[in-house]
Amino acid sequence: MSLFRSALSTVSAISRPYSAVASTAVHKLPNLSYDYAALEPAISGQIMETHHKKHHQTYVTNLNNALEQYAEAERKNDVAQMIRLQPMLKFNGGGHLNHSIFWTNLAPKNQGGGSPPIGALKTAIEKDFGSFDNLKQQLSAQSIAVQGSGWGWLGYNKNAKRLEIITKPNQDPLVEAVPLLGIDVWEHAYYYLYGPARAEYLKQIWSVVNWKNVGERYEAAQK
Ligand code: MN3
Repeated sequence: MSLFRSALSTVSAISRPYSAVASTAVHKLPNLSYDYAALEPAISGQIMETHHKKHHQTYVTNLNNALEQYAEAERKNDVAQMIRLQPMLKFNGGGHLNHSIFWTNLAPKNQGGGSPPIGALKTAIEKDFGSFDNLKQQLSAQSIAVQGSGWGWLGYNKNAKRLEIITKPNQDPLVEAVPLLGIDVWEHAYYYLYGPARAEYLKQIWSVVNWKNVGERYEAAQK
């Protein structure tokens, strides 16, 4: 494998003499663990397929391009170029990170989608939000209120040791807290099915939230 890799890097280095391919990890579109249509009727198969194959793939492609250019700028010690590339890294790197979490935060009903939180996560939700219903109501309301494109998040604040709801614009990744559950409120996530009714999307999405995955992320965040 390493021989194969270094042979590939050599070929790339020859064909693109200024790129630092060998030192740049290549990001890939993750597979989904369910079919595109499996989240219906909450999210249509058409939305899922376009969202995953087109939108997420574009973030991955552009992230890899940005990282390659960044490695080249770093190699040349071109600080201005490194700074110039940062918005591209933030947007596409954020898009890749956010969607990679989002797909795992969802599950069809027959794989546990919509089953309420249990264990340590359930306890933490009740401590920090009063009840599971309150959490859903607050996360919905704040996600609906995001102006333009962005995300609503349930995150774990490691310093305060508590769950928090945080919204982010565009594809800015959640970095102030450990991301547990992200809700994509870009129009591409719901418009084909719900039109401009973001609130209806936020009502229906709870039937396919994978709280088991959110709970695993919560437990990992304790370490
Ligand atoms: Mn999206």
